[in-house]
Amino acid sequence: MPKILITGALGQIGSELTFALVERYGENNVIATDIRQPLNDEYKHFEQLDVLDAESFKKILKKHSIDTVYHLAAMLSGVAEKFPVRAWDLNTKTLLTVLNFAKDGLIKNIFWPSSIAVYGRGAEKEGTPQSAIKNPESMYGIAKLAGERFCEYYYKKFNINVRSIRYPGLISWKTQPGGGTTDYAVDIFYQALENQKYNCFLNENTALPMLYMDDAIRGTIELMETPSEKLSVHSSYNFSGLSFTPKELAEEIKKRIPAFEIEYLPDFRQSIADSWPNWIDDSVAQKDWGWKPEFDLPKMTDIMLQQLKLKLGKI
Ligand code: VAH
Repeated sequence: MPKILITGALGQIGSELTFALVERYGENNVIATDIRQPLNDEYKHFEQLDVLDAESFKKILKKHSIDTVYHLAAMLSGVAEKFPVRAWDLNTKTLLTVLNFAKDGLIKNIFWPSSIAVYGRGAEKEGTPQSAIKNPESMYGIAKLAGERFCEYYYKKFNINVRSIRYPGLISWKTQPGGGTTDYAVDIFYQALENQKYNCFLNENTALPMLYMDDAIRGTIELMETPSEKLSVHSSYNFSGLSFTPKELAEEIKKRIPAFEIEYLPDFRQSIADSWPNWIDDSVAQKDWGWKPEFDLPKMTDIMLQQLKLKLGKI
């Protein structure tokens, strides 16, 4: 059984991946960490950790005899544009710290999330292939692309078992929107239920690659459990799930909440979204281990509204 530590365990991915890993490997084999304390006791084994503090990080790894790190702590694209240096330190410098823990033999396996944000102008907008040109134009995308290069370098030079997925925009109901450019597609559900109205910070025709969280979690665990000889990618795997525009999402919500209205007021995040693909090709992940998403737009909309009605006490 792996002995796992998760950073950013209170974040959008961490708040769901932690419990999927507990279910799969047992609660005594999963240590959740984050810079802030959880609001309740649902995390059985939790340590407060600022991943920028390498010495404390190392102490916790040794204390719990960790062999596998899911390094999720990061700043998302919208916030990273406002705090570029901190974004570089948090998103990329700490990845180097974790890669060096593995190089020094402290841990054996690493998962690290990249993003479709590594693509920019010059890459195919439709069906962006794994090998498309990567000219990221956001601080977040630049930091993620550098991280991917470090992953492949440490794999090739030091045979480090580090695996990564280029997540599209992730849609989930468990946490509040976290400052990402794709987080309009999370916030819209909260606003639809609370106010029947949403002011969208992207224009109506901005198609972006998206993925429902359950698919992302399943695909992540599949990747980490795939025998290494089957993996042909050591930078980061393209993942695709669905692709939609704010207008298409709003129409899907209106089918369920007829009174719902949306207004489009693009802000600084429009230029970030314009530099990203509309949808990406994930045929390499499909070939290497049979990756396949299960949630389409109607199914995702149903579960988001159903779960948020419960969470917001609207039932
Ligand atoms: C963001 N949710 O919007 C993230 C994601 C593809 C975007 O990486 O910053």
